[in-house]
Amino acid sequence: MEIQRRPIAGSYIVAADSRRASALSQEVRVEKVLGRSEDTTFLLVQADEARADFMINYEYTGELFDQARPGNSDHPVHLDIIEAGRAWEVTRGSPTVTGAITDSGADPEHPLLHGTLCQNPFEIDGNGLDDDGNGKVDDQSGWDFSDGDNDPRDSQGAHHTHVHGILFAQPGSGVSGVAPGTKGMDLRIAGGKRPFSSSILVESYLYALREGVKSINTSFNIDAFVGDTAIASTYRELADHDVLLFNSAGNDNKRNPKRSQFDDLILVASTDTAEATRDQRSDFSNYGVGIDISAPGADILSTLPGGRVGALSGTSMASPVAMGVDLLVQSAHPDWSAAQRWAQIAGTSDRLEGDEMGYGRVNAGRALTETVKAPTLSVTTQTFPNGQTMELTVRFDKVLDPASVKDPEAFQVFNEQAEAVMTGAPKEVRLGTNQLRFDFAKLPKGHYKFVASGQLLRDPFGQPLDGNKDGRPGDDLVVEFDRVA
Ligand SMILES: [Ca+2]
Ligand SMILES: [Ca+2]
Ligand SMILES: [Ca+2]
Ligand SMILES: [Ca+2]
Repeated sequence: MEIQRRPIAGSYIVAADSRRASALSQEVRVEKVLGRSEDTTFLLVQADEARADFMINYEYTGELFDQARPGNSDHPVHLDIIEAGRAWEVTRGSPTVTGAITDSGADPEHPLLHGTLCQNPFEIDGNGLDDDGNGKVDDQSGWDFSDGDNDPRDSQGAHHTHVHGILFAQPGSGVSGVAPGTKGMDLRIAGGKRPFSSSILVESYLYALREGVKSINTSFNIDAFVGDTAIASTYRELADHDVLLFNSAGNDNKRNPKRSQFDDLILVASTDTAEATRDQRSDFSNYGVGIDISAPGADILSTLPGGRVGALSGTSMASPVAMGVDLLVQSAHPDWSAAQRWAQIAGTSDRLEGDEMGYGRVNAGRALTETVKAPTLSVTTQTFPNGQTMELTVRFDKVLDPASVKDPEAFQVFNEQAEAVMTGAPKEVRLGTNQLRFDFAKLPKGHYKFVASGQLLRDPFGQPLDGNKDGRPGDDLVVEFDRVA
């Protein structure tokens, strides 16, 4: 069923600094504090009419997750494909690293999932008190935002249980999580009593952030979230606080799905695992310009409720495979920023044909053992037969440090008099931005030079751009073009 959304009458979400937050409590009814980052408080308020900074709280109905379909496998082929064994020689994951899953409830009673849940060290279980003062009573391991209680389990939840196993399952019955040494935090956001809403997603993400989680997986159909400013600002909040959010690319066999507009998360497409079609795009998987990375997502063997194991197919399965690599990288490099982890995962992925499946297919073995090469850019121009160039597109071959792209001199266009006639990136670059399009339609007749700076552009490790792709970093990318009257 197509997802529908409707504004909840009189219900709004406000992201406020402390002054605004206390002023608001005088003006409107504050229903709930949804969460906090260091300087922003997200409030759920009720008011007769919206004010300038009020964001609509939407209710969503329909099939929220990216539906998985039955797969066919009795062997975790995906672990071989991503060379998990080679990664595990370095680390199987640290128990101090926690990855969160927001989904519809898992069955952690599965024998292969014993011991995989994180434990909140500051919360005394079952005493009816919020010992750590995070607003949740007895949140020993995770939370149920859908029912509003401390039990995120759902003994029927195949989707969540399978995702949990892909990440954390202990080896057995042919199954193993990608990062079996790390811990999982199950956050139930759908399937319970409360209808799914913007505020539930916002609250669950801010909860994970506050608990120090640096990786979150959401295998949900978020196409319907485009235009939901409360959700978009929470994505940004996570990205600004060192969290990598992995989300499925979707199962509609569609190019450039709506969700690719979100630049603050990592969209994961699915590749096949069968011998004959290995590393090809799964026939169901979405793809396109904004897709960030690929991972095996077809015929993935993992845990199912009731102590069973079985294979499922979907980008819902690919997304946790990619996040598992992040948990391993995080375990090996606890001091790395989200940008560095992402640059490592993307920069060590195995390149796939074409540019529509993100940076490549994740390779855990390479991610744990290799040093990424200096960043390069790929350029395509739209030029007419008369020599007229209309636009130039820069595709990132590796992840760039968004801060380095902000410099106005990072990208410049010079005229014949060597005057800079265009400066800066045409839009803000975030970690999930994959390409930039420079529009030259307004430039008058003349000969021009487009320069991407080898001095200013860097990857998150500080390696300068290798503009001419000669293997030595630090030189510009230069493209000459003409404008004809
Ligand atoms: Ca608590
Ligand atoms: Ca307690
Ligand atoms: Ca993207
Ligand atoms: Ca070079």
